[in-house]
Amino acid sequence: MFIDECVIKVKAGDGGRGCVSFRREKYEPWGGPNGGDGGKGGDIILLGDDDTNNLIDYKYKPHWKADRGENGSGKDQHGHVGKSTYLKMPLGTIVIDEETGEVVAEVTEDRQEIVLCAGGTGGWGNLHFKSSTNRAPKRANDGLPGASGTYRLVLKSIADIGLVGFPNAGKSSLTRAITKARPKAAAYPFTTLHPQIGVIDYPETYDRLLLADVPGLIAGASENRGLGHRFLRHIERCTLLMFLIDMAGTDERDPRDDFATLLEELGAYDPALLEKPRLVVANKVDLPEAKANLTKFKRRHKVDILTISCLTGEGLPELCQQLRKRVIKHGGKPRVMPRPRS
Ligand SMILES: Nc1nc2c(ncn2[C@@H]2O[C@H](COP(=O)(O)OP(=O)(O)OP(=O)(O)O)[C@@H](O)[C@H]2O)c(=O)[nH]1
Ligand SMILES: [Mg+2]
Repeated sequence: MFIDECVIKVKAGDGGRGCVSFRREKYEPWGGPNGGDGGKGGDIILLGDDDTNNLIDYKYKPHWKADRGENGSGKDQHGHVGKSTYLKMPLGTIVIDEETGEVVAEVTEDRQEIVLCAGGTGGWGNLHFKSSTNRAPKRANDGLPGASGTYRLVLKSIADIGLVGFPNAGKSSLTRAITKARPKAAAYPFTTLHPQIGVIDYPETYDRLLLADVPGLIAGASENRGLGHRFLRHIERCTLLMFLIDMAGTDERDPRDDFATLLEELGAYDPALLEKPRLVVANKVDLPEAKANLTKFKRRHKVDILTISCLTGEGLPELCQQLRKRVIKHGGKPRVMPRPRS
């Protein structure tokens, strides 16, 4: 199951108590105070994790806490710091405070650490309260409580390119053809039910781009037809949107209308998506109907259009080069490909 939104309750560890204690040794019956401080409570820390792409763990286990700090003890011994709890987050997770609605954190990088709730500081032991007028203080502090809160996690995948198209346009076939991701591709609509991220490698330049294959859109998606359009959040952050059009019109729609409908649905979800750079790609050009449709399409929509076939592989190398070129042109940065270890 794919979960891209859930609510968690977290509580950082309380600080340990400070200690009241006095030095008592042979020939030293009235030694001074030596109570140590309490340890700090553990933090709740968000940890960016490239290998996670789903919030399912938090859907089923929404309560998390960190350990409290250890109490201080005699002989100036400070309590141990409480163990922090690390919550692995998929990259692109936004954390919203449920009470205020404020975005408090955003996880964008692998291994990034963000302290969501800090553990309470430990209380002072009686050593701290020694003064010229009070040389035997019987006072120590309790630790402070750890911070806590209720947060909404919203995952907006981070990909460079977002694939937009009708069901059956061939989005998953394309993802399978140019990346190692294996989303299911089949001849019925809504094969893909949740977003999948694939990686396009460019071995010549040692870099790579991320491609988001999202479920198909249909007319009326904004009124919740089909799968609705809430999954479009996964293309909100893409640098480039790739519109994949079934140019053969296999589902008996006119490819010219498809493009117009897709734009309408995107605009209904968020007009900002219409401002994004786009690349229009005609798929299934191996089928005989595609040629005539393409001519008509070009007449109506004055856009650059690349032609491909996921079945025969025609046009795919050129498409990959164009994607890289355009992502860079529009300010995107291909990620460095990990070099094979020698
Ligand atoms: N002839 C031909 N068929 C293709 C081509 N690309 C994809 N198909 C077929 O089109 C059908 C739908 O492909 P998918 O990749 O599942 O389409 P999708 O856009 O991911 O569809 P949803 O996940 O339902 O939104 C499959 O039967 C594919 O084999 C192509 O270039 N030529
Ligand atoms: Mg699909």
